[in-house]
Amino acid sequence: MLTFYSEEHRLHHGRCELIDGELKPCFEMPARADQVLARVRQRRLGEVREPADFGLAPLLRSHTDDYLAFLKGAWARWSAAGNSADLLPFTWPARSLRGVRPESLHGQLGYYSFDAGAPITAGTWQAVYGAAQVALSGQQAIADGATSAFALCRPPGHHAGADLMGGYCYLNNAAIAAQAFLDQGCARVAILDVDYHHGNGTQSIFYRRDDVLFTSIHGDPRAEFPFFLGYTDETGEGAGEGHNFNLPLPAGSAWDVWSAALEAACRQIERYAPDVLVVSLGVDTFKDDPISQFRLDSPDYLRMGERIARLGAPTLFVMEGGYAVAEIGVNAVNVLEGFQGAF
Ligand code: OKP
Ligand code: ZN
Repeated sequence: MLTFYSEEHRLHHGRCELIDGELKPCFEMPARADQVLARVRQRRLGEVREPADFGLAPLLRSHTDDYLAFLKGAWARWSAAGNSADLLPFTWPARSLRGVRPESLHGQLGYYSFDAGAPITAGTWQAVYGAAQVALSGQQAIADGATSAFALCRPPGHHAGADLMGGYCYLNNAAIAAQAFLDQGCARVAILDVDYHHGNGTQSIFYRRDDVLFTSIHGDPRAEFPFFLGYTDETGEGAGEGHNFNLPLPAGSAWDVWSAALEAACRQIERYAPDVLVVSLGVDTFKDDPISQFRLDSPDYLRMGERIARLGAPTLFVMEGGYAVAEIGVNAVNVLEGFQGAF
């Protein structure tokens, strides 16, 4: 399996996030991608390639131009005002406030975010642009005939909406790749989001459409981030009705419970008969993940990959979460090896 990877991810390294009332070092850190890359090489998964540059056009298919302009220009505005600390939002257009787009940087930061978990740093734009190109390069490899590819994206993307950042995410790498498949002639794309957290951004981007089936297995949003989306009654709207499937699971879920949900998600995907599959590959379902509450063990990821392979679709794996840094490489690459071993 080809892996796509860019060193540019390193340019995004947020300093702090708010955890239980304290500012702690960001869990979403460069070492995550380093560990995954090291494991790809150790296991000789296949060639590792630099991404090509597809420009902004494919990003504009899933994100608004005003949001991309904001994201691209925010750091320059911030540093021109004499700042060097990470740019973090502190106020949002919540219920009973107006959804206006203010002039000020901080007003716009609140307008374009849903939490304070996505700091903008000097190199954030370059890193997130690079991650999107990594996803698009994996997409291109499959469009050119590969049966699978691994987009080793960092930072992750599945919480990012069309004009919304949050949950460590800025650009929705999986959505951008899915849209590129459609734009190149695919009729139906399925997205399987196995990250511990609900992929609220991906869901919202495709919620009213029937050309993308979105399925997600995640911590129950009644108790878990992102709290405000990811419930079972979110089944799609308009043309998208019946094309969104959320499978929330309780804290403590292990492979027996999780694999039953995977089976249900796979049956929906089989029924949809997609041309291609995009997997939002988060491994924060791991038992020792520091911010998550499922109990998958490393060998379970091999089984996960095997089941995904049995769907029989060309498959693009897009890296999302996973914060047990020492084990992230083994767990992520186990999914890929399980997938390959199934043939
Ligand atoms: C991103 B991805 C814990 C705060 C958690 C956000 C988690 C984002 C996960 N007190 N904040 O889906 O792995
Ligand atoms: Zn996650």
